[in-house]
Amino acid sequence: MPTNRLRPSAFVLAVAALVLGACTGTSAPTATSTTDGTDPGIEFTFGAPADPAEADRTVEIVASDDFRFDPATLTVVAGETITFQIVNAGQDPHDFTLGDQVAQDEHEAEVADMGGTMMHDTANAVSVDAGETKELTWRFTQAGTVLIGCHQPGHYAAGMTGQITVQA
Ligand SMILES: [Cu+2]
Repeated sequence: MPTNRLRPSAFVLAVAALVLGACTGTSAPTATSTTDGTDPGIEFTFGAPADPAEADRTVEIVASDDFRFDPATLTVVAGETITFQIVNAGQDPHDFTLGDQVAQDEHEAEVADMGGTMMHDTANAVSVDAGETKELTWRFTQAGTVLIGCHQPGHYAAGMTGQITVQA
């Protein structure tokens, strides 16, 4: 019967709508975000997203399929604004998430919850496809240690991390 055949596809559409809705709801709390993509509603203890025009310097970071960032360590001075140029030199997607240990753990858990789907770019994270280069500008405000991590499924656990030392 033709009418019965409509039911499964309607169900699939409903599920797809739920999945899309969940994706938008959990990882894009930026309905009121500004035109430059930053969200004034989210505060970070380790600094803030900044205007690329205000960057003191640009640092290139190469992400590769052997689960490494190069360089994996970096030293900046508190008050410095850095534009990170993330180059994906591999065949797999990688991402660059800036954050303290709590932020890294949260991001890792979020990806697991979403079944490993691609993250949306946020104020402190960008996803970079194979062969692509993306930029993220950040102003470091406090001395301490800030971590970088890739949260594509399995990458963080495989050691795709790095460390930024922020000097006073
Ligand atoms: Cu990766």
